[in-house]
Amino acid sequence: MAYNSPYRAAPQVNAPPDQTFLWNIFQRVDKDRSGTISDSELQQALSNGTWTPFNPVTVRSIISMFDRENKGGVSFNEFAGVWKYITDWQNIFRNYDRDNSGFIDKNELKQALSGFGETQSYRLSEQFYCTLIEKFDRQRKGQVAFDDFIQCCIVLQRLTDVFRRYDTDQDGWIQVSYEQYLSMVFNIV
Ligand SMILES: [Ca+2]
Ligand SMILES: [Ca+2]
Repeated sequence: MAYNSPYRAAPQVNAPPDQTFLWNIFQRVDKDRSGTISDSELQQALSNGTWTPFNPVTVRSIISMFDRENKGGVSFNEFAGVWKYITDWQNIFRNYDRDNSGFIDKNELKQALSGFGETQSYRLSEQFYCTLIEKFDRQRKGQVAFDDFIQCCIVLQRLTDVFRRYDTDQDGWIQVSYEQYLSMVFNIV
């Protein structure tokens, strides 16, 4: 069983953008000029390729990943990380959206999650790919948009990381007590 997330294993296609370029974007996104980018400011700046607002849960996940001081938003020095994170995901999404439909369907998701080489991929059953699509398909199209695709990968990675901590011999099986199970879940919810 292999675990590593597609994000970690993703090819680095982008050279780091320069500070002036990032500063201009930061200022445009920081609408109230507070010096930090809030959830709603980031949400407004992001597009999932449809006319619906970007998934607020994905926005929250991204902000909390880079908001080191827990101030409810990201400052300019944290913004470079956010920018890179999102552009890396965009590249992955475009790469695996093979038919350029703007959505990732079940087969494309399978390619994405298993397509990063033998040791760097998820190995999941056909049935579980259906479950993933059903769970993260917010627009009820039978496939996932960009924001929901990111969320799917984030959740899968979090759950896998927790499982992996208990799966010390890495055979894909764990035995946990009721309280260990609760602790596992509390790490995620
Ligand atoms: Ca702001
Ligand atoms: Ca597609």
